[in-house]
Amino acid sequence: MSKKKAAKPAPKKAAAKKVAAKSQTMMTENRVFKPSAEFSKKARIGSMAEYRRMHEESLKHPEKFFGREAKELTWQKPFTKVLEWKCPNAKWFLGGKLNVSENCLDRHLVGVNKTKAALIWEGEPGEKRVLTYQQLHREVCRFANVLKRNKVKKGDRVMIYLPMIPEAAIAMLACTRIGAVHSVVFGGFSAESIKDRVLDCGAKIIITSDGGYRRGAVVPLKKNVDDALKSGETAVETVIVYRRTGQDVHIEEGRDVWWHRELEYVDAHCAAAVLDSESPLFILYTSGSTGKPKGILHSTAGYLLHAQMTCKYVFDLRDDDVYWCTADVGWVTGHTYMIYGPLSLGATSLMYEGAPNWPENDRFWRIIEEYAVTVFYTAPTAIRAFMKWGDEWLKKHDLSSLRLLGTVGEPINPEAWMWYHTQVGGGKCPIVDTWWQTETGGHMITPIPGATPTKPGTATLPFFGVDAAIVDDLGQEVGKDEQGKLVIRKPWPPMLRGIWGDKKRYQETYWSEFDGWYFAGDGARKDKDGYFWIIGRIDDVLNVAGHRLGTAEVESALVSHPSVAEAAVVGRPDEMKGQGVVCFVTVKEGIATSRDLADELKKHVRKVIGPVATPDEVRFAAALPKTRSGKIMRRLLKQIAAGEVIKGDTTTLEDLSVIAQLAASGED
Ligand code: 7RM
Repeated sequence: MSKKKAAKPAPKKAAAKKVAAKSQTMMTENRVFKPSAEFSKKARIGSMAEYRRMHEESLKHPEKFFGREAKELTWQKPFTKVLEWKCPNAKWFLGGKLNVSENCLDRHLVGVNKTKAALIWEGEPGEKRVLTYQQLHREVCRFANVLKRNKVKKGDRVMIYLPMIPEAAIAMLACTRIGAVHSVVFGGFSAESIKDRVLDCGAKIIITSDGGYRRGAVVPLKKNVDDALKSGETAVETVIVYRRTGQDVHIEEGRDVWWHRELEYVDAHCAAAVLDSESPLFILYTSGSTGKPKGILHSTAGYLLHAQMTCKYVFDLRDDDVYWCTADVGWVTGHTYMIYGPLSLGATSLMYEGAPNWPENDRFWRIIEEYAVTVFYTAPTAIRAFMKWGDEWLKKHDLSSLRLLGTVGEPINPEAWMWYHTQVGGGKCPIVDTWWQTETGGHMITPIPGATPTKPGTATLPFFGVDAAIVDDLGQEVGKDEQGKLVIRKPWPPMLRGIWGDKKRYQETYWSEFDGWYFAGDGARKDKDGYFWIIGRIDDVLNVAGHRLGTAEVESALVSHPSVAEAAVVGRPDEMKGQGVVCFVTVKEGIATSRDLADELKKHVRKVIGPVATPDEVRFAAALPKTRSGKIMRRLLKQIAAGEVIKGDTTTLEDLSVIAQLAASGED
């Protein structure tokens, strides 16, 4: 592709708008880790030559490449055309009909997979459940009938707000069975967040549970749903409640029904709906650079194919693997890599309900030993926590079953990579550092474990069909080791199909920075081997412990408090969480600032958005530093938050005295 054009008028000095570098404490680790001959020999892709050949084919002849790969899905009606691309609208596998639940369940009921474990589950208090493919199929069919009984039709949105229990997978798969569109909301989000999302997607039904367990405490899920619906603004007519904890909950007559009661009215036969390749599959809300989260829309065939293909080539999943992805079902990683990918491939997926440090710091290692987990996929923030807790927790357990490790969510620092490699992987497991996003649906830049030599800290090379590049503001590719913006220059099968109800925002957010190319919002550089080093977000999105959080979201939560006049939120480097949330706040006339007010504001944000957004620090100031045109100078605030000496150009600053004041306003 020779087209390189910038949609916007060229900035006067291209170099002036340099991507901001994120300061990182990095050790230098120059070693290259090659997959062992033994691993490569057994792997589906065992050499770089093979990876390169396949990658080249996937870009040059996508019809041929994906047409062939897509044969691995079970089609109710074959597709007639692989791709239709009218930027920003992609259609993959046109004319095809298929059903996700049929691909994840029914087709495994012939042969030995029928009695194989589809899901292995452990509750935080210690209960264990195993659902074979046959059992999971039965539960999904029954629950799909419950949905039908409750008037859910094809295309209807179904909100799911459940803990990490098999019923989350059952509810999601049941939606796919009848062509309903699920929208899972992470259990760590608040009542207000639920309300915003229900209003945005227009769901008429919510599936929740009485509560869930987290670090020994009970999370009041049903109560949060009640609070979300209290104002009567939503269209929700039905709430299905699964009994998990047994705690007392309010049951609203005529609206709320019990999951187990509903099952009494249905049988276990439910034909899989015949659905179009582009039929909407799910909406998942994620943070962007405005106060309103975006409902990322994914569709059926391309998404499922990629989920399955990456489980096949990146995790190299086998019949006898016990695969564990630790992500919550409320995040895209839980969707693609705990449920859809492994199940469509007929693999065994482990699901654990609770916290890694409950009842003690070795819970994960206990689970790996007990179930003989072979492939383990987790986040750098978790790895850093394990490092901090100390090696003795691992030493108590036999982790020798592990053969492949993965990470996702944020850049992994080389120290954490090395520790993961030696302490968890015993020096013998390849690590796949997978870069991707809610929007991309699945892995985009990642090693292929039997082929790619890895280096600590880089996600290495693009997956099949992914035409990734690093460009400057004019869309020109930057040189080796130079930082720029990460773009994807061709449509790929599981790409988002839009933002729910907001065509304009979809176009503007992803496709307008560079005409015809997808702009990921991340800064990156490429090294001499063409490996991609992701630096992190360059928009106003934070990455706190692997969770995406918009600074504007936190700001709007802060200003919704009666004492707050204005707020600016920035990230600051955090050794454990990657980034911490620092809030700069000005209060209204007559309000006194105090430590109590700072605590109250932290609680307020927690209440409005959820525990994931809890600020690390609230700082008060008489004014926020602004440019003459009234823009908040975030660059300065970031430096203040990080405790750095203020550098750079402050000539456009309106009132220099505010800087001195802000720097001195630390909590202690
Ligand atoms: C899957 C997921 C997406 C953002 C993305 C990046 C960051 C994710 C990596 C990474 C460096 C990685 N979806 N990110 N994976 N950065 N290396 N391997 O995380 O939508 O919640 O977040 O996460 O900044 O843009 S997400």
